[in-house]
Amino acid sequence: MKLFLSIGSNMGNREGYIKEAILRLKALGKTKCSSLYETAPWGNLKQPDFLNVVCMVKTDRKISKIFSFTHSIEDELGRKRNEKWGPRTIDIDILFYGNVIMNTPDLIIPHPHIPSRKFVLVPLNEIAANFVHPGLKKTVSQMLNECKDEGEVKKWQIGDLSLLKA
Ligand code: PH2
Ligand code: MG
Ligand code: MG
Repeated sequence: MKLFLSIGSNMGNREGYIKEAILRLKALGKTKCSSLYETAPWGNLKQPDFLNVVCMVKTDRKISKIFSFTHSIEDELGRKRNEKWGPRTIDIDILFYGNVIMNTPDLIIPHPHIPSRKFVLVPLNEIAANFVHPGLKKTVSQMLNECKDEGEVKKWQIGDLSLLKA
């Protein structure tokens, strides 16, 4: 199954946290990641800029296992759970899990904010422009074209994730 994850950080060594998260996620399966992007904060504007990346992981692990695994990586990398949409060392959100649609108190898949977030759609479009949202039946590139989010999303030149691509 194709698992898509959005990873973000806006506290401390942002690039370091993101690289560490990706290294740990490789335990789930073969990964393919977008470039790193520096992005204006979405939702709560009074916080530092984020670094964001989207990764695709080929895995057949159960979604409950994946969710507890990403949660434990967040805990290990110093994530504190305070305000909604507030600053964080690391955030790992499940965007898509193949064509699965689910809605539980803990987890909604596909992630409900995908169509309204450029910081997700721009990196996602880089690695999976033709992937179809199983609920909306729209491709990633269509959602990006229709997205009204004006927040800045620019390639982060310093970061090089090529080491992690294999
Ligand atoms: N994550 C949020 C809230 N706002 N903004 C950007 N640019 N990037 C994020 O990863 C992000 C955000 C909640 O998880
Ligand atoms: Mg998030
Ligand atoms: Mg999250």
